[in-house]
Amino acid sequence: MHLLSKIRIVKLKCFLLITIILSVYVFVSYLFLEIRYTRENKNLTRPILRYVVVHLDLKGSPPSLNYLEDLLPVLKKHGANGLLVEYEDMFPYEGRLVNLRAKNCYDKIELQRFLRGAIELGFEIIPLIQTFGHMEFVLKQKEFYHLREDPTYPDSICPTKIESQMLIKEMLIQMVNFHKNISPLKFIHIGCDEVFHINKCYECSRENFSNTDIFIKHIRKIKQIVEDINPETTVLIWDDMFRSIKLKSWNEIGYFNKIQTVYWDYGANSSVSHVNLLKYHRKFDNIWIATAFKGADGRLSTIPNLKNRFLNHLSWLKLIANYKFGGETNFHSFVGIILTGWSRYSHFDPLCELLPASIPSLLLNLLLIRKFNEGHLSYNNAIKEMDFRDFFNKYLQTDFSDSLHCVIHDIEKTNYSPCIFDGCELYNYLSEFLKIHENVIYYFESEKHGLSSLQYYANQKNLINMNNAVMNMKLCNGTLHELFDVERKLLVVMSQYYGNDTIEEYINAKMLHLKRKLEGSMKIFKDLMGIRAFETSLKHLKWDSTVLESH
Ligand SMILES: *[C@@H]1O[C@H](CO)[C@@H](O)[C@H](O)[C@H]1NC(C)=O
Ligand SMILES: *[C@@H]1O[C@H](CO)[C@@H](O)[C@H](O)[C@H]1NC(C)=O
Ligand SMILES: *[C@@H]1O[C@H](CO)[C@@H](O)[C@H](O)[C@H]1NC(C)=O
Ligand SMILES: *[C@@H]1O[C@H](CO)[C@@H](O)[C@H](O)[C@H]1NC(C)=O
Ligand SMILES: CC(=O)N[C@H]1CO[C@H](CO)[C@@H](O)[C@@H]1O
Ligand SMILES: [Zn+2]
Repeated sequence: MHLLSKIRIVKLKCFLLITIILSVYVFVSYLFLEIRYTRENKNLTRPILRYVVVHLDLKGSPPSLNYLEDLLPVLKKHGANGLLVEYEDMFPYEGRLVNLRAKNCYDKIELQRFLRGAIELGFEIIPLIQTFGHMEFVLKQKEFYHLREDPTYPDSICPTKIESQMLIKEMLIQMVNFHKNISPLKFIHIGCDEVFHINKCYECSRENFSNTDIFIKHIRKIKQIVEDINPETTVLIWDDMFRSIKLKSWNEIGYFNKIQTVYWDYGANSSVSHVNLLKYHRKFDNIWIATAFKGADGRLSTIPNLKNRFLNHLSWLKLIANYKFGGETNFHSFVGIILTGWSRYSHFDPLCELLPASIPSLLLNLLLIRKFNEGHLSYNNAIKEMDFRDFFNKYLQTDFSDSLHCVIHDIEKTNYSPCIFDGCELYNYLSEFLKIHENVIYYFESEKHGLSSLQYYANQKNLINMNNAVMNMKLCNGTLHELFDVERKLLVVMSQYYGNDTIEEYINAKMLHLKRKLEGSMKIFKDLMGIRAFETSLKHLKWDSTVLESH
């Protein structure tokens, strides 16, 4: 008995000793890492985009939360660590604001669950709420349209009316509180881009303030509202309304405390102004940059132009590698990058590219930013000097091919049909649709087929080559059936991602006019095929006999 209990004590002592040694080891390594981490951050030798934020534009084509949930790990794997969530009417507004909800808005509980999941994965959530321009979803309502700055236009709100301020405050309270109950809210984006109507109404214009004064006063007011609700939150704002402010007036404006601006430029050939960057550098704690992985190639675009989207990102990174604001800094680390993915150009515009069909563009550009953040690009100046094709081949081709599980040879002309990603089926059907669309335009407008012109001759002049008419009718019928076929496939595949309203709107916007064109044409040719006795076509050429006689 005695011996046994001694052994037990020795065992216990050993166990304790090992535990202590392990704890000390863990503590010391943690300390070491922590110190190294801080030192590295203090002594950065190259720029880093700390936040890599993907814009989820929910207006018009809100994807199912299940799909977005599946997408998050993929985004994370490619280096994203933030989501800019532009709810618009998809936020479950309550109380007095209940009419701001779309009827298919997200369920509060499901939304909370989605956001919690994203935060657990390490995503910073940045809600976006429009507070000046692009408030169509609010100002289109009977209840609120009297708050428009100009009664004709539903986009801009009057910042001076007390009722406008109360409305914006209530929207912000609901948005901020909803998010901070889930996790501390570091940032909120208050929109304020494209305020097209400003200083127009009586209340605004009677004070003789400049547009700039009114704009700046409004954003300071909004920042104050946010601060009152949650002092820890930094306000982000699109930069475009600052661009036209002259340097001289800009210098007279006070510093923007706890506001950071997001300089957006979506062109393949970026037209970023150094003067504006310098202006922002002097007045804001820091600057964000914004690119576009979709929604910047035309308001009816179906699939993003991969080359242009890539060039847009590349040109931004070229610009900010070693950016020194004309020598005012050594080099500057911009806070972060927002990869915007627009769903509509505005609330009242048609839908542009769908998210699942834009995944190749999103992943490619995330990979590019990851390479930039890893420091591969700024050290050797490759990013500034290499041709973009060589650059893609050297730095991204392998990773991008791995991401899409297919071999990508050439960034400029790639067939993505063998690739595999969540959305590839939709991508392929949309490509099929685009081919048909191209054919229809060719049949109607080309010199070879010229259906538009032939219809004119047939209708107006009774001139018709019957063999040709039969052939054209078959051509239209065949194309129409191809269109029905791709529509059926799209209906099925889109239901994995979208609700019925979105599907119906999208498919009608893409197809209805083509169907009408083809069906109308078929009817004309079919009617003509029934004609047996033709009147002479000269009947329609009205000679003016008086003119003839006078000669
Ligand atoms: C605004 O400007 C107009 C014309 O410049 C002037 O007549 C008016 O007195 C000004 N109003 C105020 C409130 O300053
Ligand atoms: C881009 O801009 C540069 C310089 O302004 C110009 O030389 C070039 O042709 C432009 N490229 C395209 C594709 O517009
Ligand atoms: C159109 O094509 C479909 C299927 O190819 C066929 O069943 C139908 O009879 C055709 N209609 C006409 C008017 O040719
Ligand atoms: C959506 O449309 C499909 C097909 O028309 C229908 O079966 C389904 O019930 C609809 N779902 C909802 C939620 O309306
Ligand atoms: C190790 C290292 O790079 N140290 C630098 C950290 O930053 C200071 C101030 O910029 C430099 O003086 C050190 O040389
Ligand atoms: Zn006003």
